[in-house]
Amino acid sequence: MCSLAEYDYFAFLPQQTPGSSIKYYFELVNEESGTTLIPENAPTTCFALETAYEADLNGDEKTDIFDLLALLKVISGSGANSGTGDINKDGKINIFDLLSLLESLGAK
Ligand SMILES: [Ca+2]
Ligand SMILES: [Ca+2]
Repeated sequence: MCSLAEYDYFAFLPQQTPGSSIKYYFELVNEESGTTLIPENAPTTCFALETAYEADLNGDEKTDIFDLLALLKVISGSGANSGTGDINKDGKINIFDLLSLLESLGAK
């Protein structure tokens, strides 16, 4: 983690497996006030974020609007399921995969 400005910091996380959950907390050490944990009862309670799922349905090594169209075709029954439509890996292809794909697109 590095400082960008007085109260702004930047941290870089290494690449994670798509669909994984990252839990984190902050430990602030100040010579005057000691150690502060955020959230207060960390690490019992942590912040969490979910990484985006891979959603390359058409196999062109990128996730874009064409993958969204391919998934819509699978869900509507007008397109073949290539086996990559289960984006959230729950064993079903449905609206939740569409939401995961939209989330992936929004993360870019
Ligand atoms: Ca693609
Ligand atoms: Ca699914």
